Amino acid sequence: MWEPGSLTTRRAVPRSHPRAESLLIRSRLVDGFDSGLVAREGLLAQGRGEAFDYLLGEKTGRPARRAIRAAAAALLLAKSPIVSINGNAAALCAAELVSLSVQAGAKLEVNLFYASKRREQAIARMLKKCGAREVLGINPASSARLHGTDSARGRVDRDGILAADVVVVPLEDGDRTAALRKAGKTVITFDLNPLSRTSQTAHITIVDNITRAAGLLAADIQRMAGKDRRVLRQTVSDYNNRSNLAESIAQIRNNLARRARLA
Ligand code: PTJ
Repeated sequence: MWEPGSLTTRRAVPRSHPRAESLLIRSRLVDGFDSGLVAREGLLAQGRGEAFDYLLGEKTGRPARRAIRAAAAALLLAKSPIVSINGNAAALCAAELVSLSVQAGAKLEVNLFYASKRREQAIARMLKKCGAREVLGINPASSARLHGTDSARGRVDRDGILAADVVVVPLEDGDRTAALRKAGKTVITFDLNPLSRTSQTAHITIVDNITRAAGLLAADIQRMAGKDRRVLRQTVSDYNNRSNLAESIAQIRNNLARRARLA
């Protein structure tokens, strides 16, 4: 379960504050930055996410629940699933992502946009502290190149992302999502912005705050683990990312329309 940030922040943000939850999530990122997990740009990315979360009503909506179910089915059907971890994901919900990897039988790989050896090591340590047995992406000897992306994200582990059939890429950039798709992989993402290139390019986009959705996905995997493979395949083929994203966009429009009427 998600824990609030530093002692200073906990003192500064009383539980009774109407925006306590959001402020405490923010403090997780700041703590993550102070402890060397998060890139400076990660703080800005969180700001953009917060704005979309606000517009979505700061709750897990119906389209997000549907995407989570489809993602759980895809992960249970996968032969070689993997969860890609960046600085923001590690700071916000390392424990939930480790638990998700255990439930799904998925590997974990550190993969950074603003790559640095120190941050890679700090993130790997954090994942291990949360119970991960193996963390890929930190051994230069097994490094390989994912074609189609020129950023540091293209440097992947040949036994991890390169060999995977289903890849979870939280808080991602569109370039690598497109490259992973091109390489024949099923791409699942968490992204609060339903308009982003990543959201529009992935096979399954969970439009929700990763602090809420990562635990829900781990729970769905556990709940659906005993289901027949035909049922799982049906769940995946019934899912339509385009219409699901359209529903998230409509959710924002409806929230705004309601507020505009009340203004
Ligand atoms: O740790 P690194 O070096 O790999 O860098 C990670 C960041 C996040 C800085 C990097 O990937 C980046 O710049 O990402 P973008 O392009 O800003 O995209 C991040 C997306 O995640 C945006 O669409 C945000 O709306 C979304 N987002 C931000 N916070 C959350 C989120 N989605 C879900 N939950 C959040 N808490």
